[in-house]
Amino acid sequence: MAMENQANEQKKPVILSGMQPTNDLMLGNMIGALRNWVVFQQQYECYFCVVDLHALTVRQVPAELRRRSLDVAATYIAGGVDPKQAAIFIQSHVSEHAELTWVLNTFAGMGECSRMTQFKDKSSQHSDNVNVGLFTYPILMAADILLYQANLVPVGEDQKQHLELTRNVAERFNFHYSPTFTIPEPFIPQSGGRIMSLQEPTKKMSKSDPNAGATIFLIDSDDQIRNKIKRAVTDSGTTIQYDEARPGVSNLMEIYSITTGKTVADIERDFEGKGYADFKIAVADAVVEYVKPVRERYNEIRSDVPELTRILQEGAEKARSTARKTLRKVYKKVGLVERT
Ligand code: ATP
Ligand code: LTN
Repeated sequence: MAMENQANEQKKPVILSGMQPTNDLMLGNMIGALRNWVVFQQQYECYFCVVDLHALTVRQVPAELRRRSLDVAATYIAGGVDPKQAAIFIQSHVSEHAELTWVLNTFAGMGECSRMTQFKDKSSQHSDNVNVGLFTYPILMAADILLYQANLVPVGEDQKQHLELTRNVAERFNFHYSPTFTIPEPFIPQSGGRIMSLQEPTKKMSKSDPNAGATIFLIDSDDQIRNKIKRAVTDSGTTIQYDEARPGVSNLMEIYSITTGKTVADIERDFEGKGYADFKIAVADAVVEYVKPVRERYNEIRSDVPELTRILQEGAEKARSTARKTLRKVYKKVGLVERT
């Protein structure tokens, strides 16, 4: 029986995902990604990392980056990731990520990297620092995923293109040598994969948006959340109806739907004859209730640094033991002399 259990455990499919410690996590990160990590953690072998090496592609204040990396790890747990089920770790603690990136760099084309939307966006946002790391960013992401032979990568809509590149690089490597990497699938939620900015609802909500009113952070106070929703940009219409031509109100409806479990049709019916003011109050109440338990747990977890450090150390050890096997295989296949 014990043996049987062990065999079943080994057969669990693998999930990997990560977030950059570029700021506090926000509602879009929770709805687009973290919420699904929690759903999957029981059926999958899970690896969730804080991608601090990725964050270096944009200039960081060192002390802040260090603090934020722990903040993000604590938010994973506050959002429901169970460190007993999933390996939670800091990317730079597992040096195999950087090592595999180098090899995969030799399997990625200049053309395909330059077509990445995130590269184009970040290069224009940081035109004073268009560094090579920004360009090869998706290759480091491919290494994150392929090291663990991940089957599924739960992310928001914006990462679809990076997943496609990861699959292409993996297929190219497998074809050139022999099957080495599992080809991963993205998991993008049908609803909530792209939460929009509250100030410019045609742009995605982002944790690095300089406009503070655009983003709801998971550690915002109830008052901050209410104020941001009250000031959210809508349009000159008056009805509460989902319509792609009205991105502001449609975004609020999507947020309301996810935080309450109501369908869009329910919402349209409930708010028939009512205006934006009433609707915004209801959305604010729902988001406050959704975020509050995360914020409260976060404050508890973040205040116990020794425990958080222990969880990250344990996570890195588990991650390293898997990553090491893949990297060794890759080094051997490409013809590097084995380390003794
Ligand atoms: P930055 O603004 O610093 O580039 P970000 O807020 O876009 O960061 P990431 O760390 O790049 O966040 O992303 C973490 C996860 O959250 C990814 O899976 C990403 O797809 C998802 N995500 C980010 N923004 C949104 C959004 N607006 N809606 C849904 N999911 C999102
Ligand atoms: N590129 C992603 C963050 C990220 C990631 C990953 C996501 C880095 N490595 C591996 C999933 C799997 C982003 O910008 N959101």
